[in-house]
Amino acid sequence: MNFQKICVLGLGYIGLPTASTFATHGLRVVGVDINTAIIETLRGGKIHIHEPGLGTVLQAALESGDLTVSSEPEEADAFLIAVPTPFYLDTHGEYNGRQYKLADMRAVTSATEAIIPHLRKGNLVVLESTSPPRTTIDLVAPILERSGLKVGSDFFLCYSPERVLPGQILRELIENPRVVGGITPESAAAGRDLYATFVKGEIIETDATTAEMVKLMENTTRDVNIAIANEFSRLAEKFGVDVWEAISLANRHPRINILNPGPGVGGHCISVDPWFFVEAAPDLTPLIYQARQVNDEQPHFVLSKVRQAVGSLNEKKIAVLGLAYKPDVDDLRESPATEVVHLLQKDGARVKVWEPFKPEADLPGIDMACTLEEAILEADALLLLVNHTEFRALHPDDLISTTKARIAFDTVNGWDAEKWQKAGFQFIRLGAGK
Ligand code: SAJ
Repeated sequence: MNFQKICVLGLGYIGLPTASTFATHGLRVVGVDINTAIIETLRGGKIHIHEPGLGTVLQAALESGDLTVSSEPEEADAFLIAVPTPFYLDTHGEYNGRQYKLADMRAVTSATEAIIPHLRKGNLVVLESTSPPRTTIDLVAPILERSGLKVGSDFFLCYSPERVLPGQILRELIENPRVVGGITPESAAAGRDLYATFVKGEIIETDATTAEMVKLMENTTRDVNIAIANEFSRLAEKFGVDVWEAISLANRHPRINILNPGPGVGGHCISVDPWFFVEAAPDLTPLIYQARQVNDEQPHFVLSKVRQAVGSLNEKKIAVLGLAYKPDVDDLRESPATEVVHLLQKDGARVKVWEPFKPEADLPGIDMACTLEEAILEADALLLLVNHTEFRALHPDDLISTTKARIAFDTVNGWDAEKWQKAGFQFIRLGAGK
């Protein structure tokens, strides 16, 4: 199938790089977002998210005229839906006394509805948003058929998950293998033709529900693997073992690859997607549910260890280094660091946060510092919550004269214990029981 013009609905962390990449590979692209502030920002040549390299590609796409942005979709050969699928904050499901989260599919529903007036015979629609199993068949297809056109015969429909890693989105969009699940084999073939525009990795055709499950299985596997690493960190403390040393030794086994413990699991994917399985089949997912519990409890484990190191937290000044959900990104969504800050404050601590990727972050109840120096000056303890490259490069010898703190607490194995001790800090690392 030949594509000349596409509409990308949702200009966030996935939609915007995808729209820009299609536009720099020869397609005419209309990027659509219901948030008019985003449209204005983009029209002004600015960008509302931080992703390495995105500014350059976006600029090229806009300047060539191949990418335009709008708050309304328009007729096109293909429509891509890349809108958020969070969970509801105020309502939950319950099974056998276990509470689980429920997917909020309102953005997918309204983006799909917005396509109806523009859908024509021969079009392709692709859902990219991470979604519960069967969403393409049970939710998206019936909405699109309200147009009077029949899915599979009049228009093509696919599910194709994004699998790119924030921080490396532009490279991974092009190089990663792409799974394209069609509602019919002809739909999958149409989806393959579309992604072949820029994807250099293998494009693998399957059915829509398999593709949905593949995406959820990937992120759920990672969540369960991080949960076991976090549980190991608790065991190591109990047995007087340094979990980081133990993991590095276990990983010398040719078939073992234990992930890193830390303050918890954040972001918009790994801490959310497993719930889609639990919601869809609560009776079949005790392990997935338990892994979510372990990872969600990890900020409490950090709190208990900080308390052990610092004593009563009442009126103690803690300088928190890092608020992003993971290293070297500016994304604060579902960040476990935020949860740790709130827990410290509940215990009476006065917390100042330095997040170099988003110093101006405006989060309720969180006191951001404008500089590292401001955060640490009066602190009683330094708490490293995110393994940003620039934090790893800090020199404790320089810091010791610019902070009152003599305790440095590292939750992510970012700092060299010996260096910090030599500089005069009492050094504690999460999971290092010896
Ligand atoms: N984390 C750990 N220990 C680790 C690895 C990660 O605690 O060893 C934490 C991170 O600090 C972060 C969270 O887990 O809080 C998630 O980070 P991540 O780097 O594992 O994943 P994301 O959420 O940035 O991106 C994931 C990727 N999925 C997989 O690696 C299976 C990416 O490929 C997906 O496209 C993305 O989710 C998505 O959008 O679904």
